[in-house]
Amino acid sequence: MGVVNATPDSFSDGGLAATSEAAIARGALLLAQGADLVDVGGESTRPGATPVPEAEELARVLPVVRALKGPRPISIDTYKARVADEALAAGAGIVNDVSGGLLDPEILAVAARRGATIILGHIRGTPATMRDEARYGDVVGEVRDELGARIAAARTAGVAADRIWIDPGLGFAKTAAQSLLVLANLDALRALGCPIVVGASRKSFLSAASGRELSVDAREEATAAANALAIARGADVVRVHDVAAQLPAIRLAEAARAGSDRRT
Ligand code: PMM
Repeated sequence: MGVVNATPDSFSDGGLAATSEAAIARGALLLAQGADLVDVGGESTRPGATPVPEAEELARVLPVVRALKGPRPISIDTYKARVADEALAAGAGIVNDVSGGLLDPEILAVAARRGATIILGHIRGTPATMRDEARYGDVVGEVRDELGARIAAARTAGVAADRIWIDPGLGFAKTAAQSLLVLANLDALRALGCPIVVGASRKSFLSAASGRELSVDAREEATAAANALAIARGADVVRVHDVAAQLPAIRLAEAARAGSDRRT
């Protein structure tokens, strides 16, 4: 899954049209590089990021979804029901909700009504407050159980079982050590019976094991290691910013997992 951020990086970049154009170009590039799907988002969910009004988020993502619509699926990265609804109407096929339907529960009914696949991410609190929510006795077990509850909520809202993917939410209401522990024990989520999505790309937890802040290049390399670990432990989809850089490690890990599956 290639990440397409339709978020202006600065006020001096020429405004929304330039942002859309750049996002469309980025998405086309990631697809050309071999992404199986692209994930379009119009609001940053980084810790402490400011929420974007719904109308602004729609103005950012809809032109990008329309332009990238094609044979490969588009996911809409939003926790807002209305943004999900309009993006699905514009051609997206998957809802990627980092809150797993917690922040705007109506999003589950939207996915159900439109027959879309939904990715249920694990979080506690909101992107603004989640740093204070990283308190667990057994992080792996609690993430598994809380995702199980989100799956049950999605099923109750009418989402078909085979339309639900799950994501442990690395960096969402988790310290670096907790994110690493979840990654190392990803196979615990297989008991939930859904395809697993993992987003490790460029996240700050990648620096923690080195004991120092990694450069952008070093983070890309650490991302490759994290993706390989994730795939070995059962991830079906990895969310990445740089498809060309990540694909060799992804292909290697997939081939190794296919080999290990054959022996069992
Ligand atoms: N992480 C971010 C945004 N969306 N979606 C899924 N499914 N999983 C993630 O881990 C995830 C996500 C935040 O990362 P970014 O701001 O670097 O895109």
